[in-house]
Amino acid sequence: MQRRSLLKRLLQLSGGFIGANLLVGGCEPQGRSPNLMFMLDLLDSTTPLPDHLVIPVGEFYVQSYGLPVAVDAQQWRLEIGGAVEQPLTLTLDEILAAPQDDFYLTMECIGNPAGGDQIGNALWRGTALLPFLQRAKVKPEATDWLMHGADYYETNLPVAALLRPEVRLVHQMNQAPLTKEHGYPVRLIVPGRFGQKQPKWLVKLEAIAQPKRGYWERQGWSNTAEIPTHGMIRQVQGDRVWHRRHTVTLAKTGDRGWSRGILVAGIALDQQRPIQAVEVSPDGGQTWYQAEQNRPPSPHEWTLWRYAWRPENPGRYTLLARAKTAGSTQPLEDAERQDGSAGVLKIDVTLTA
Ligand SMILES: Nc1nc2c(c(=O)[nH]1)N[C@H]1C(S)=C(S)[C@@H](COP(=O)(O)O)O[C@H]1N2
Ligand SMILES: [Mo]
Repeated sequence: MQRRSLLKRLLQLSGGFIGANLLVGGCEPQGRSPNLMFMLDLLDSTTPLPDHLVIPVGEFYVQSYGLPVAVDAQQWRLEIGGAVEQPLTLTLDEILAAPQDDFYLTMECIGNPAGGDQIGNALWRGTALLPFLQRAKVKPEATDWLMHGADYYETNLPVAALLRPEVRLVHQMNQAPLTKEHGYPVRLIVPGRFGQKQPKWLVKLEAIAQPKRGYWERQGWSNTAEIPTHGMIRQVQGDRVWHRRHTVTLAKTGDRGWSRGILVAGIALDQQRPIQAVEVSPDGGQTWYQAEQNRPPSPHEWTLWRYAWRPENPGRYTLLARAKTAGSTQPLEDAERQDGSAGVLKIDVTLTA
């Protein structure tokens, strides 16, 4: 299809902004600088919002607690064991021989600061885990899964959380085999949860009867890591903004002058419900205006949004954005709180006369 050409077009439209690799708290960054391109000329309303914005693999954030592991796919096995009736050992060929699904999903680190770069959207390919779990038959005493990576990473989820058809053994990202950094040959994807629950270099799923926490969970990060309803401003006019660069000064005239209108654009995501609206406030939360948004078919893919703000007077403004679903509104709380980048980023905008 035209996905490749769409990608190319998006790349042409996007500016060369180099994002900063920033993190607060745990989940140490890799030291690479992902470039989360988000510089579409969205002020031009004749440029439609794309259905999908995919981050190229080379620019996708990488989050690993250790070094990436080089796994030999021929030697690689996935064990499903512990408290199961029928322990299984799967080869990559068996996983590739099962029916495959392609799906868009946005991966985000729970430590991503508001507006930060530890988030990316990709087209993944893999097969449902459920039939394999049904073959293995979890014993009634099992309460949780411990998911193991070849790097000795561990993360845990309740038994029922993996017994869902949308949980997949994934081996491709953006139509190519997973790279070493992203978990080659196979990672698990559990939609609706932060990246912490998406183990790379997956080697074992262990059903356990005594709950045990994984690596980040033991350091005090959320045990459930469910993605809350959240939106983030990423761009104000030409400026990429995030929690450590939240001050924007704009002149009245010129190319990017505020008298021509100000572009505010970003993304939004929820655990499982479609984003129904994204609202922008130019006055610290007193008045809210609805942004234009796309409507991705899956709620697990980010929603793209933009708002053309047309201020009339110079002055100082506090710009906010919040996301809504049918049942939830993003609360206006501290953008720096731990556990899930859900806070609302406050952008200080100065418009000069
Ligand atoms: N085996 C393993 N899986 C892992 C991790 C890890 O360190 N080791 N990090 C997790 C975290 S904290 C995140 S945010 C995502 C990031 O996935 P990515 O590097 O493909 O973007 O992988 C998760 N899976
Ligand atoms: Mo993470």
